Amino acid sequence: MGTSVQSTQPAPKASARPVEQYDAIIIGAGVTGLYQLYRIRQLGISVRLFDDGDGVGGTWYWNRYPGCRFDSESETYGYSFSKELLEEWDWKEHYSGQPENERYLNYVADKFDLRSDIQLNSRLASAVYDERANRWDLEFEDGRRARAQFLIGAVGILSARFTPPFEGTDSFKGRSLHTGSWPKEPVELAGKRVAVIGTGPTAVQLITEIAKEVGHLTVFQRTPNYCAPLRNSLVTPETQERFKATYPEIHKRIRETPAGFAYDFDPRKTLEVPREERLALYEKLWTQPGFSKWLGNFHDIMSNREANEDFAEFVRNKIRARVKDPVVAEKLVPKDHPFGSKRIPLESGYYEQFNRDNVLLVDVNETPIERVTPKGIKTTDQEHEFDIIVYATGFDAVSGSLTRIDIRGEGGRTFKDTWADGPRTYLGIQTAGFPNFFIATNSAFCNYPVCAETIVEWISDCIKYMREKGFNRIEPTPEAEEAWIAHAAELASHTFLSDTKSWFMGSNIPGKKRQLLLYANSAPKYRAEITQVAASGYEGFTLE
Ligand code: N01
Repeated sequence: MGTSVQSTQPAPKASARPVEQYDAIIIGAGVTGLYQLYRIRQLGISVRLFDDGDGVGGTWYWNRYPGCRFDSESETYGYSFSKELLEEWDWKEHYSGQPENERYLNYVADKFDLRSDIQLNSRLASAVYDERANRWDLEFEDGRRARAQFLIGAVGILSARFTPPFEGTDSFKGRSLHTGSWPKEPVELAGKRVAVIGTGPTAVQLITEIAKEVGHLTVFQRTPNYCAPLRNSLVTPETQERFKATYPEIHKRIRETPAGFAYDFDPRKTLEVPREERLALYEKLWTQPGFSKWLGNFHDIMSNREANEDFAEFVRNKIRARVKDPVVAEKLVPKDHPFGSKRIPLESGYYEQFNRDNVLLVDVNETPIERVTPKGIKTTDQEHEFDIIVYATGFDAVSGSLTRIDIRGEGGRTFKDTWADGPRTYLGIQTAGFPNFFIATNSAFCNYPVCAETIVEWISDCIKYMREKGFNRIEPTPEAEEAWIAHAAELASHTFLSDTKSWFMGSNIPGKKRQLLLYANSAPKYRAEITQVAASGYEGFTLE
């Protein structure tokens, strides 16, 4: 994730500060933005990257809550573009934790001397396109002003934090925290009465880590998830050497798999495999680390309801076996959505936390939250008192990080209005009416950062092409954009993600239009599509 954009404030009035001039401006110093800066600099043009954090790292800067770590294999997560970097960096754990991930991105920033072109502590207030000059005028909340021909939004898909609009939120006298902006200074949890609202992948990591430390923990759950064991371990020196010797193969493989992970689905149809053999595969997958239980499973669990239900019931029974109190266990068992229709949280002892005396599970479907009070949280049956309330309530995903910025394109049209009915793009990269504004997000379901590299390279190649051919301005034709939206909707209609409430569908945000926010094609197919467009001389775009 790049910069965190919480503000819907109007742009500050033009200040007397001088306007900094660049060829390109990048917003966001996360995995994507850092590499984008590296690539744009190679074009020999002037570029500046702005981020509102006081450090680089994006997601890995902001999400420093206890327990935060990769759910993808560390060796698949690092950048692939630099052989030297791959040689130099040692991953300590198979699923690396936030502190190490943040160190990695700082190491990258230092190694490639990126900091000299990065401006931290700069929250973008507005970006307005000047049609006559073909330039983007940016104002930051501190009054700083900058202007550039190209604007690249590397703000991530999960960076606009969401806090539910409970009544009384501000009245709470204790400490309120959101996992997506966890403080840098250690948070004193020992002996405290803590509430965690939410049971998504973030909450699952957090709860597991803090339950043993806090005095009492109350977990407010709306929808239970299918959590599967992560099975993390240390990387041995021998394995480290193997990673380094085989990076080309590792990267080739993750570029060929549908979602950028090092797993292949089993090509057999679930229900055509005899029951005993099926269960044996499930058990085997269960003992393996990472997403193997999902992405190494029978391929049709993601398309055939009956097949999905077969594995879902296997997972439910795994949960029941780990939670001592059968009533609590049943509350933790998901029954309302198919396995894999939401991101599967990977855990390291999550369910066992509910066997502890100091942990209480509150199902908000039975006793809804009525309001936040000065002392804590009032549900329909009682007031729970807390010292700390943690909102592990996710993000206004994909669109929120852009629509919360005051971005104005041709004729003063606002990005917020243009995307009011959901993301409107061609290839996920540009929106008609916003020339030279690139959205550096890999919009397919695809693991970062190897998939982010694709989009970064596409954008820098496009700018290079424009400069070589003497073009100054690029934007998609409305027709190409319309056709892309229809194509994406058609692909989305073949998934069963739409039946589930999740950030994938925007349905975690009150009032947000329900639609698949990501592009439901495999990462290799998406890569082929955008590569083909570039090879054709940017078909579907107007270049001037
Ligand atoms: O957010 P979420 P997240 N009342 O939206 C609940 C990535 N990630 O931060 O499910 C009560 O999944 C909400 O309930 P429900 C990963 O891509 C990666 O956990 O909507 N509860 C849910 O339980 C992931 O998918 C890692 O019914 C409310 C929770 O808040 C994405 O980030 C680790 C509520 C939000 O869950 C987002 O995960 C962590 C309300 N009014 C995250 N509103 C890795 O391991 C919301 N909730 C790399």
